[in-house]
Amino acid sequence: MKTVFSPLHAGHSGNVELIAGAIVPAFEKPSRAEFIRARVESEKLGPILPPEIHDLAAARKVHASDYIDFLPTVWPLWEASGRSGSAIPFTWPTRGLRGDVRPNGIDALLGFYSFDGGATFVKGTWDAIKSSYDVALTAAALVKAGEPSAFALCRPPGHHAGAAFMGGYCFINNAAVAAQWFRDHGAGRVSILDVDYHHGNGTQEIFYRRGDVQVLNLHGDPMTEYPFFLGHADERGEGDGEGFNDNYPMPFGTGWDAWNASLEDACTRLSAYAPDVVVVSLGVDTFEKDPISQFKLKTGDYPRIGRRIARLGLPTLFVMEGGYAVEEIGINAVGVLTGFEDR
Ligand code: SS9
Ligand code: ZN
Repeated sequence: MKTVFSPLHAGHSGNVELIAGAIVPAFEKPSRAEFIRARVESEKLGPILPPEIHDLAAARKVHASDYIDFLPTVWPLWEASGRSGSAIPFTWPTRGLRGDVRPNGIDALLGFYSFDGGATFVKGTWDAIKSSYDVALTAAALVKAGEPSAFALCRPPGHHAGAAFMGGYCFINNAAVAAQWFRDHGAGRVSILDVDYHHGNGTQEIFYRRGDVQVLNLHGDPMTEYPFFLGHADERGEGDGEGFNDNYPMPFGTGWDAWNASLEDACTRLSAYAPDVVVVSLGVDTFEKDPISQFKLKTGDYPRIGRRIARLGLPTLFVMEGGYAVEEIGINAVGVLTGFEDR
């Protein structure tokens, strides 16, 4: 399997986050991608290719144009206002406030275009976001050209980013961009299978009213787990999208047997939908040692995930999402891919 990777991800570095009352170094850090790249090499998964550079037209098909225009301006606006450190939003137009009026000024705009304080900018962040997007589109093109699968080693991740908001370490929704790109390049139906520990709220929001992209999400129950406000089992899609969104919320402590039962059900629904291509939002924060997650999957479970996905018998694009146990992230992520190749 070919991997697409860009070193520009590394400029998105030194960010901080607020968690449990403390400002700490962000869990979403450059070494994550480097551990995965190293494991791709040591396992000889296949060649590692640089991305081709794309314009932002494909991003504008799933994101609001004003949101995409905003992202490259964040750091320049931040510096122009005399700031350093990380650009972090801190106020949001929640219930009772006006979410329909776009305000002025960097602090207001950061809040307007986010749902939490988890998507932070430093100087190299926009170039990293753009490279992650280029990685996803380049890997998608490999699958379209006939590769049975490809691995988009994206960083930053994307599945929490919605049509007009960032959050949860995510800015551009790489999996959604790729799914839409497949639709625009001959695929009649696309399925997105999100196995990251966290609900892919952004992906769900983007496709919720569409029947041409099925979204299946396995994740920690939002009654107790981030992102808390979406991802319940009764969210089945609306309008043309009704019946094409499925959520599998699971409790803290979920291990392989229960998780696999959800995967099996999701795969059954996916096969019934009979898409032309599958996009896997590949998070490995379901791992028992993940520092911010509460599932109990073991290293040996990841190749089993890959094997099950391979049994769908469909062209498959893997898009990297979360996973924060950096020592093992490469072993687990590449474990899914070697399992897919049944070796
Ligand atoms: C707030 C703590 C919430 C967000 C986790 C996002 C995972 C993306 N800083 N953590 S896969
Ligand atoms: Zn996650």
